[in-house]
Amino acid sequence: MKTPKLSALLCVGVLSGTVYACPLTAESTHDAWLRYAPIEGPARAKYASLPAVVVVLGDSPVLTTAQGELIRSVRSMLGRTLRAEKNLQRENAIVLGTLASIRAVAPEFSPRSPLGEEGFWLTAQDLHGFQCLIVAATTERGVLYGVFTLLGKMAQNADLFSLNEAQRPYAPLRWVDQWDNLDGGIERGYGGRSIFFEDGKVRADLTRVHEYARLLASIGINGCAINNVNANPHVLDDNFLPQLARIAAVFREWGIRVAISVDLSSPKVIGGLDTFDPLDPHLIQWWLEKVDEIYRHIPDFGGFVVKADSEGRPGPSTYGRTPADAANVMARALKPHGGILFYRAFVYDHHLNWQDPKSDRARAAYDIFHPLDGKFDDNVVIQIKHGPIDFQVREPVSPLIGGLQHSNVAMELQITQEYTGQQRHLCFLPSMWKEVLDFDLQLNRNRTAVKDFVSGKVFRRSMGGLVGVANVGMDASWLGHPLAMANLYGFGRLAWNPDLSPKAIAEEWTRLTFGNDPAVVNTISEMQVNSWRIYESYTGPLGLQALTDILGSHYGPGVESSERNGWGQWHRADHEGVGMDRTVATGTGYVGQYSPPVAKMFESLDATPDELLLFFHHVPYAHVLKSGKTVIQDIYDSHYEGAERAADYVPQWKSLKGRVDEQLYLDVLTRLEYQAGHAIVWRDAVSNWFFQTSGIPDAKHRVANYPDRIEAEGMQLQAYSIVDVVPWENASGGKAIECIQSLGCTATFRFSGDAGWYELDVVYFDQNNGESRFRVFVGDQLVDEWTANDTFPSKKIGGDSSTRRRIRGLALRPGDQIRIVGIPDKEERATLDYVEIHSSPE
Ligand code: GCW
Repeated sequence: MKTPKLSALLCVGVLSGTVYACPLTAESTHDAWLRYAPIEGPARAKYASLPAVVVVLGDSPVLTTAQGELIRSVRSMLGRTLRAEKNLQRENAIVLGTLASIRAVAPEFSPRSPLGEEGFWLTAQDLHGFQCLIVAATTERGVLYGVFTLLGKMAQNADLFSLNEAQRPYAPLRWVDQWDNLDGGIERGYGGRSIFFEDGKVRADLTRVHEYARLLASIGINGCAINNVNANPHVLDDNFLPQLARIAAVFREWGIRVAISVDLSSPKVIGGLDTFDPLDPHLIQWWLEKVDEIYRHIPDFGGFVVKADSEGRPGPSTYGRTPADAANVMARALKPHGGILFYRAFVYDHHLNWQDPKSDRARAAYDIFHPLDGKFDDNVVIQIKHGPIDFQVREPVSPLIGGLQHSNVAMELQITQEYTGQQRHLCFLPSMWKEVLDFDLQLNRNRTAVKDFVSGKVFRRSMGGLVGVANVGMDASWLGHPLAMANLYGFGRLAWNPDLSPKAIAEEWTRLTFGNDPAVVNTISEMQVNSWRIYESYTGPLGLQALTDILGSHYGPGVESSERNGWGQWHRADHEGVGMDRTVATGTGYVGQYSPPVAKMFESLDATPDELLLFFHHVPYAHVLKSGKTVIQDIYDSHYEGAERAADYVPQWKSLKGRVDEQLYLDVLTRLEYQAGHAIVWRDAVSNWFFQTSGIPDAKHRVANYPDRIEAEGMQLQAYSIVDVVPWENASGGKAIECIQSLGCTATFRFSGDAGWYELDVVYFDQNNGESRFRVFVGDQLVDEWTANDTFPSKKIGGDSSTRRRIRGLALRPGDQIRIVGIPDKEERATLDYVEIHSSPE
């Protein structure tokens, strides 16, 4: 089933019964947390004395943007159009300007603490005897950030007239990367096609780019690398640069610098050289000239992102050179123009020998980059994924973050939910990021949190920060799931201020996105803040990670896909036990990459926290955790509890019916219903796999025991045939039934329970290469029908495509015949897994 398309929010539903603001702003989900709904009721009185004038001291593009944003948003919230002036008037005003421009008219004006390059000060003060609301900053970009903060306060109905608040970002680099391909696809993107590219060109219409830039600026993002790190060399073609310049011009108005990812072999592929050896003089010259050419088109160009010697990408190792050799060549070309070279530390061998108990992908980044510390130029930033593997639902912090004393570092986080449910499952990632940022790496026995390395504070670096892989697309809700935008918002907020709590971020986002109704704010923010742990509990508890199909979609369960291959995402589960021994004493030695106190903790089985246990240690299934449970029972319990908690999102969300826009309500409800079903697919696959492998039954008798379930292969079949599902654990009983008769097939069974009200779950496979139809009858009465037309990431039956149709409110009587008719389409064979019947008296 497809989720309903998210249409623009209707004024009537959202604006608590009023339509008056509709002509002033066309509200759309594109605005995300910048919707600025009309302020009604008692809160409106707070703004009765808001000045009628906005004075903007200066006319740079960014200040003009700030002024436009203020006027547009105040109009949207209050229905008033502020007058724009260039000088102070003899009346109260909102004043926007740099400190220098404000001092030119009010020399005594001075913030109490320095604002830094991008900070701002919001203050209510008298200027020349008139009450003013002032947004002041060192730079124009700071003014823009201040304006967004002011507007956010209004949207949350805060009082403005006692304002005296200075903020400055904790780190200078607050970037997003997009993995957009020039053909318009997005690697690991789940929100539609690229907003930048289509068919090998920059899009003619850049409206969405403009809207995106506005969203990014509102959360303090100051750079964006717009193409896939698996870069197409043609992004550097001479005729492509003017196209990139169009994007840069849009971003410039919002204070955002544009960067691109480049392929290190570009000089050879598109430049006509016969080498890309970083030390070759022709190569050096080529980059100098190419960079000069870029800056002629884009004077404020941000720089390059490089993925090299990684997952098949060309790199300096081809010529026996180091990442520092490669990085510095390009950095030197960028340096005179103020450009930055981001070199990704995601460098590892994906042909590892899995039979060697010492080999360990987690070691790679530190092993390769730590010896190069001090060799990178000062406009190189080493971009390090937060964990040593690859954006798993839980990983320890990458030891490289604390291991580069003489290099700039930025930590890469993934906003797009590649391994965390692909925007089909709710998973609020700021909860994880916050733990990462606060993790104490205990350098020299001091308290040294990750955030302090990343900001450059610990080693006194001038550059550092956070890079988030966002991958928004043309989808109306940008990321594909309306609630997933909290991740983009939360990334920006943490990049600005890592001391914010996930709860505060979730509440803020909810208020700005859905309004200030306390029931809405509490319910949604509670769902958000719990969701990462819930997702973890049914997909990869105890530091198991990578239980997804790592060779394919990275979405549904695929427990064994990570074993016995060169990718190094092993969890090494066998009949006896599970986990990777990464200790120095008996394992891969990875633990030794941390500072001594941290290494001491992870080296010890007892001191390692349960949630990371199997990342660091191989233990028998009967090993008792700190919680008092055995490992195997914990695996079972957490999967059951996680699936139950995921199912509980549905009633939580239903409590908001009538309180949020109906269209949006239905869209999210459909997604949460799906998630509840897919969490059961995960639960059953992982727990059955571990049951079969360990041979230890679930103490609570749930695993492999489904009394309410009727397997499709056990029904009476007409034209349907039984097939094995591979891997077996991704279907109930390891089997399904498929139909290859174009006229359809039938599966029938009799209901044997007591008379009453029931709900019927039909679990079927919805591949992306056909649109089968299903019809369900009780006796001769058609009770439901649907088309399997969602676009899950698989052409096959299995853990990615398994989905559920819940038919509610059925009055069943003993002996009733239940008949399912499946009609295949193209490659999709109306495949059924099982039916489950639950009593539902409500
Ligand atoms: O996790 C992996 C992704 C790849 C990605 C790579 C990277 C862009 O599966 O799709 O490539 O990480 O970060 O380079």
